Amino acid sequence: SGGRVTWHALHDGRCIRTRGRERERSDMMHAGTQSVRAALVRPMLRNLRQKSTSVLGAAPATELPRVRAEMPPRRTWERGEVQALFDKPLLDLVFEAATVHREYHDPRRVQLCTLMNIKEGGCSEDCAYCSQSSRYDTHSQPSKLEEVDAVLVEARRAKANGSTRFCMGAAWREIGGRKRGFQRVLDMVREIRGMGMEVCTTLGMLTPEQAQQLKEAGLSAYNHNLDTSREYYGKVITSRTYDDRLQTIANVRDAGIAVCSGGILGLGEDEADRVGLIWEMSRLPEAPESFPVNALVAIKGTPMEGQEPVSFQEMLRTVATARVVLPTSIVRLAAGRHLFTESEQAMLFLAGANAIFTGERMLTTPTSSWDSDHAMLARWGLSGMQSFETPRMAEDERLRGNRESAAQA
Ligand code: SAM
Ligand code: DTB
Ligand code: SF4
Repeated sequence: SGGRVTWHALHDGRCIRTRGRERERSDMMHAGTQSVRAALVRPMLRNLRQKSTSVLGAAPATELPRVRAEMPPRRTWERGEVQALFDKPLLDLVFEAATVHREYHDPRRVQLCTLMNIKEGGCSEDCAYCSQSSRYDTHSQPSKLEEVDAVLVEARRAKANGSTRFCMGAAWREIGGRKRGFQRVLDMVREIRGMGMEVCTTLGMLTPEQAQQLKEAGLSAYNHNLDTSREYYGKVITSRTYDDRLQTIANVRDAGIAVCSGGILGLGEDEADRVGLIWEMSRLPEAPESFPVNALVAIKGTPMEGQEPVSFQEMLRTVATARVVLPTSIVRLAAGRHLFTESEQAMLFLAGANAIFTGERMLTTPTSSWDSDHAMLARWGLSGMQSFETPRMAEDERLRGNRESAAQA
């Protein structure tokens, strides 16, 4: 092994042997993880080895580490087991999460996603954290739905700056009867997918038909958060139920769109609620493709304006627990990332976070800029993912290509 250190770690009864950057695993099947069809993983491995430096700062293909080639059957988690994991001594938990992360993901890649608020404010929901609810007097100014061309300008800018996913948010309770507005969103989705980017929207509640239309337009992922545990949820939102949210998530999944669903820390919830959120995610029929973790950005004028900021250790514990319980999901650092130092963010990446929102802003709150994020990632030996690099997205792109060729024939 060229003089490099060889070490053995026992993780859930599996022996992992590491030689420098190359690892071999004796046991490829164990009962601590969720399933992704092997067919989804092989294209990813091919992608990782074939692609080189076409994205800003991407690492040379020869140095990419190995990730798991076969996925074991999905495991179910008791809530108490998730709690026990969450309660581990923090660095033991981080070590376990980092180990799982290296097994399922390329630990040097972080997905860069840029958000755009395509319709700000005036929302009829009462989410107690949100600047865009019409119930609270906040800094946010209601706007009309953006024009397609203006959105494309921003998507091109995001792509030129190395973002591979573009996410559009509208402050709507639901799409409901907004026929013309929805058609415009479908045009945005079509155009942005046509630019070779992964495209995500978050537009409130969706019907199965609307989900299907978004899928046909080329939507890669839909963001709809559970936000917190079922028990704490009613303290934060009363205008739509937990089950309403689960129904929209089911509609998205049934349409074949990747589900992006996560939550917020710092709403006054306790640790059992953070565990409850992760446990709910583990109980979905499929693990979410992506699990965003937001840290509350306390907005003046909302009922949450006086909340204490969530501690870094709680954020780290939540990210690490999510990584172990949802091993195949992307764990996304979302709102409030700017509240943590660079070294803290690096520790979150070590514990399994592998996506960030970057650019000029979130929806109404700050995020860090492309330049500062590229510089940060480079300092820690990380680089941006390519579009359609993950198994889920690679498969989606392949199927879309097949559909388009069939339509042309
Ligand atoms: N209207 C859509 C919905 O709620 O389904 C759109 C997007 S909403 C802004 C997306 C998520 O952002 C929320 O579910 C919440 O988790 C997060 N979020 C909103 N305001 C936040 C804040 N002030 N601090 C942290 N996260 C926030
Ligand atoms: C998610 O969970 N966080 C993002 C994304 N999904 C759409 C949105 C965060 C918004 C933060 C509050 C704001 O900027 O107004
Ligand atoms: Fe409306 Fe979404 Fe804000 Fe809730 S989080 S008030 S649904 S924009």
